[in-house]
Amino acid sequence: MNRVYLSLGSNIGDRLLFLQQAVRSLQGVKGVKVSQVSSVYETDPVGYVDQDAFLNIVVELETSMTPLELLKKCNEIEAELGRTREIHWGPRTVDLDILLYNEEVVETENLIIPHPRMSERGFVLIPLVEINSDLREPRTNRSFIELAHTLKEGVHLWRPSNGVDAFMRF
Ligand code: PH2
Ligand code: MG
Ligand code: MG
Repeated sequence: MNRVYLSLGSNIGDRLLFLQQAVRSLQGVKGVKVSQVSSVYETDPVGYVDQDAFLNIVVELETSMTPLELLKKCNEIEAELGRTREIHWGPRTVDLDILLYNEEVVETENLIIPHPRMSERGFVLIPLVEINSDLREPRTNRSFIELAHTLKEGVHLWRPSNGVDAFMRF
C-alpha cells in the first residue's frame, strides 16, 4: 500500500459540498481508502488573486494505485464535478492535486510529485501538517511543519475536523 496526500480546493458555488462530493468519490474508488481528512480552511486566493476565497482541505489515502492511475482518477472526479479549465489558476468547482506519494519523486510530462509549489503554499501546508506533522519534503528534507509556521497568513480555520465519517455527514 502507498500513502498519498492530496490537496483539494473549491471557490465556486457550494464549496463545502464540492469538497464533500470529491471525498465521497475518492471513497468509492476501488483500491483507495481515505484514511484522514483535515479541517476545512478558508484561504485567500494565491496566484490569480481576483477571485473568491477558497475552501481547502488535505486528505490522506492508502492506495494500491500508481501515481498516474491516481492522477487520471483525480481528473475524472474534477470533470464529474463540473470543472472547466478557463483561467490558469482561476476559479474552480473543485481541484484535486497530488502532493506526496510515499517519499517518492515522480517526474513525467503531466505529473510532478512532490507537487512543485506545495512548499510555498499555506493553504496546502497548514492542513497537511494538521494531519501529519512528521512529513518532510522528499527532495530537500525540509520539515513541512517548519515551513507551515511561516505561511499562516490568509489561511483561516473554517470548520474543525471531526474525522473522515463526520466530514461526510455534514
Ligand atoms: N489553487 C490554485 C491557485 N490558487 N489559492 C487558494 N487559496 N487555494 C487554492 O486551492 C488555489 C489557490 C491553483 O490550483
Ligand atoms: Mg491546484
Ligand atoms: Mg490541479
